Amino acid sequence: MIAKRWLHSTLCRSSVPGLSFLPPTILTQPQKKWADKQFASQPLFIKSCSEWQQAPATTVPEVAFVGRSNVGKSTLINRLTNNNQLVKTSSKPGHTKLLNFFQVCKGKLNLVDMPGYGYRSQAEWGDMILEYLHHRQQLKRLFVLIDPTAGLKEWDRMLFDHLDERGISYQLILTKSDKLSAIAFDKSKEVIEQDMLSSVSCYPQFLYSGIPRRSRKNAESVAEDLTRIRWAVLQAAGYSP
Ligand SMILES: Nc1nc2c(ncn2[C@@H]2O[C@H](COP(=O)(O)OP(=O)(O)OP(=O)(O)O)[C@@H](O)[C@H]2O)c(=O)[nH]1
Ligand SMILES: [Mg+2]
Repeated sequence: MIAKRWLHSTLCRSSVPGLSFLPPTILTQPQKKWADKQFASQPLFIKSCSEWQQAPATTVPEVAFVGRSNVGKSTLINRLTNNNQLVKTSSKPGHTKLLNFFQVCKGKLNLVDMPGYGYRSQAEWGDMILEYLHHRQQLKRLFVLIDPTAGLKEWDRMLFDHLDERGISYQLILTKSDKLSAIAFDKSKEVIEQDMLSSVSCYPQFLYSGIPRRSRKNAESVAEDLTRIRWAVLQAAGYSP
């Protein structure tokens, strides 16, 4: 694994200077419609757990959302499911303290909201997250949320190293896209991308989420970003139109 990582990072960082992440997936209208429709059914809260062993005993595919505290994990689950009451969010970091399981897409898929790591987090939450990631067979993809206004932090890098060592595949979602100008957002994305090219388990394509600004054009683009996340979640779980 070490040799593979070294080779990969050497290739990415020096021998192949033009290497980069994939551009966003261009979805057709029927694909967008299908992805949004899957999430239109009423989501259901299943349960909260303080240990991975208490996770629902089911074979339903699962995707999980993880990231630093306050990055926007719970908000994104609400937005994906069109339900602002599903998960409690807060401007105070460290709000989500348990693994929370939600059934979506008429029972075809479970989403998992996790506590954050970093500021105002607790060591046992980190242990619980890692235990879940190591053992949960039905986890199809981990989505790691990154706030581009803050960039990558030491805690993120520690998680990536861990995921790489364990071969756990993950994809990054850049949140709070509304908080930066387009130029600043692209700049932050570029820095994160360069950093991530040495990771072997990271799916090399960003997803984006944010709160729509006032203009119609922006609202459409933010809605499209959300649909793209739904599509990625469904694909990861093995579903396609
Ligand atoms: N401007 C903006 N604010 C956001 C966005 N997503 C989340 N927020 C805000 O960020 C704060 C934290 O959001 P949460 O969804 O609770 O974050 P979390 O990652 O679940 O946080 P913890 O549970 O504490 O780890 C809240 O005040 C949200 O309203 C976004 O896309 N844009
Ligand atoms: Mg939360």
